[in-house]
Amino acid sequence: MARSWDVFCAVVDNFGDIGVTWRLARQLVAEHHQQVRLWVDDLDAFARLCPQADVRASRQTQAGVEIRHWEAQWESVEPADVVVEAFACRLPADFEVAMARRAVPPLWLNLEYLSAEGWVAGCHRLPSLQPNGLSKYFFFPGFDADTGGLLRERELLARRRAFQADPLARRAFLQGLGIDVAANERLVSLFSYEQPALGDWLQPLVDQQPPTRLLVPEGRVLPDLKAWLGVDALRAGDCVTRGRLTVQVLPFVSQAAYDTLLWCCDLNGVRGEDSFVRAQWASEPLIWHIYPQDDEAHMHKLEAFLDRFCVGLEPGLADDLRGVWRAWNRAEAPGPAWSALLAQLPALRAHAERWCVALAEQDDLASQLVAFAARQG
Ligand code: TRH
Repeated sequence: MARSWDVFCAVVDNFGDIGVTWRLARQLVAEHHQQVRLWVDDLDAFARLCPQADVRASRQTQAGVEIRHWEAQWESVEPADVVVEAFACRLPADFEVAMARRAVPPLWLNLEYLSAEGWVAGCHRLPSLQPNGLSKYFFFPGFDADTGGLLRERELLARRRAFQADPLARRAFLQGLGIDVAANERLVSLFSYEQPALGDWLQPLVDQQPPTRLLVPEGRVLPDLKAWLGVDALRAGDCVTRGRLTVQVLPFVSQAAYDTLLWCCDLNGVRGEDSFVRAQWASEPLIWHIYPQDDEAHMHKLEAFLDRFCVGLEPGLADDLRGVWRAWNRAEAPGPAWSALLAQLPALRAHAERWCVALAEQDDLASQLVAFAARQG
C-alpha cells in the first residue's frame, strides 16, 4: 500500500544524518512506491550528497523524493501517514500538535543510531507515550534478526559483484576520478575524522611493497595529512608521492560514486554510520573510525561490533584487526599489527564477503519500516 511519509533530518554535524535519511527516502520511493517528503534543515549539506539540488529552494523534487527545507509554516502542513524522526531530532511543536489532530494519527517512529550492542534488540520497536497523546516507536537499525536491519537496496550486491568482476569498468570509473592505478598498486580509501597519529600509519607504507595509492576525499583528515606530507596546501586533484606511497586527494563525490569507490579499493577507511555500512556491502577489508562520544561510549560500540565481526576469523588475524581498529580510534601508533594486517588482506577480504552474505540474510531497513507501518494499520 502506498503510504505518505514525512522524514525529518536535522544535520547535527558531518554527513551521516542526511546520508542515511536521503538514502532511506530514495529507497522508500524507488522500491516501495511510497510518497516521501524529506525535511532537511541544512540544504548545503544535502547538496554535497546530491549536487543537482537547489540550495535555495524551499521545496524541490529529487529522485522522486519531495525535499522540503525545514522552515515551513507548520500550521498549513498536514502530517503524513508515517512520521520518521531521524536520530531523535525534535519535531516542530506545531507539527506535533497537528499529528495529534489528524483523523487517523500518524505512525510516529524515532529512527535511532546504529549500534551492534546487545541491548538494541530489546529496545527495538518499543513504544513511548508522548505529551501529545501519541506513541512514538523506537526503530533501531542493527546487525541481527531482532533489529531493524541495515539500509540495502534490492540490487546492491548484484551490482557490486558485477562491477568487481569487470576490470574495465573499474579502470574506467577510476579514470573518471583522475585515478591512474598501476597494475601492482594497492588501493586504499580514507574517509575519517581528524587523525593526529596519521603519520605513524602512513610511514610504514613509504617503504612497503606493494606500492600503495591512498585516496582521500576532501574532508576533516586533510590537515593531518598536510602536516605529515609537509605541504602548504592540499586540495582535490593533488597527488603527492613519498617513496612507495602516493597520496591522492579526491573531490567529495555523490553517494553512488562513493559506493563504487569503496568497491574498487583493497582497504577502506570509513567512519560514522553510513560509509561504515556501505563498506560492509562493498565486501572489502575495512577500518572503522567511529563517531567519538563522551565517556568513551563509542569504544563500547566499537567492541560490540568487533565481537560480532570477528566470529569465524582466524584468531591471529582477529587479534591484529582488533589491535588496528582500537589504535586507530585512540589515535595511537598502530604497532606491528598494522603491517601484519596489510599482509593478510586476501584473508580479510574472504571474511568480509562471508560477513556481507550473512548480513544480507536479514531484511533491509526500508523493507522493515514499510512492513512495520503495514502491521500498525
Ligand atoms: O559524516 P559522518 O561522520 O556522519 C556522522 C555519523 O553518522 C555519526 O553517527 C553521526 O552521529 C554524525 O554524523 C552526526 O559519516 P557517515 O555516517 O559515513 O556519513 C557520510 C556520508 O557521506 C555517507 O552517506 C557517504 C557520503 N559520502 C559521499 O556521498 N561522498 C563522498 O565523497 C564521501 C567521502 C562520503
